[in-house]
Amino acid sequence: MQTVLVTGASAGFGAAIAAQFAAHGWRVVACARRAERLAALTGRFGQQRVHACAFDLRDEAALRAALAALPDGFRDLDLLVNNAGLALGTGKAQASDLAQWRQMIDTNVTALVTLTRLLLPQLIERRGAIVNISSISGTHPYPGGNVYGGTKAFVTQFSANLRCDLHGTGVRVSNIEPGMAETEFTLVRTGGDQAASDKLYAGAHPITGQDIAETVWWIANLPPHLDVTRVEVMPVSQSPAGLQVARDP
Ligand code: NDP
Ligand code: 8X3
Repeated sequence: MQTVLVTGASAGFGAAIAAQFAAHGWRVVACARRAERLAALTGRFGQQRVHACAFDLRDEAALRAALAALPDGFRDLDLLVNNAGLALGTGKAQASDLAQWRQMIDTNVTALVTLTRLLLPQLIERRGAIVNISSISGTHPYPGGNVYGGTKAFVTQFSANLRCDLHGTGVRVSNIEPGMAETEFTLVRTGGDQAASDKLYAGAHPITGQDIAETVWWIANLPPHLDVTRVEVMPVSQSPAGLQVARDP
């Protein structure tokens, strides 16, 4: 039986990924801050299948403690899915809140590299795999993307560089770059504005959590000689909108 650690397993992509792997016989270490959401996952699949770790990923001491306290059966990780992350704010850089910028960097970048670094020795030992959830915003800039896009560009480039350093170890690294997906993402980004979230996704047939869960599942189950290094996934309804030009009055 194989074991996966999924961050951000309380909602959206992460909850769907955790359920996908648990339903197909993997052991799942499910991490997020909201304990009650993780408890629902454990309730659904049982404690032998899902181990819940409720803590803030930005808290390095809590992260180390959670890893050290993994029970037998959940300690030997074959796959790390770095999924937890968030965007905060939709305004221009010059109007943005510095605290929100720092929270995005702390979560999307600092926590992701910390967890990855801590797990690398055992992933190498087990010839495991890493799937990082980046975003199209790491390659396609848009107004209001600013630091969020910057953090995802980091994730994409970190994934590529990890592959260089892990060369010859057998460890696979994949970077998934989703476009518009209907999860709690926009609710979080807008500070809980359900109407704004509904408006963004209305009529767009966005990506679902299950779409990304199946993409991760596909990658994880490929033969060991194959590495899907990066995959960009967009809804059919989404495409780049081009460059803008500011003209003299
Ligand atoms: P959701 O808001 O639905 O889920 C985000 C998850 O991240 C939650 O489980 C949340 O758990 C967890 N999380 C956030 N901050 C922390 C923290 N400090 N410590 C622990 N867990 C944390 O969004 P998505 O499912 O859409 O997002 C998942 C990933 O996908 C993110 O990295 C996002 O950037 C990326 N993405 C999303 C896209 C979209 O359009 N939805 C498109 C492209 C990429 P909790 O709040 O319980 O801690
Ligand atoms: C989320 C996709 O385009 O809303 O990463 O930034 S986008």
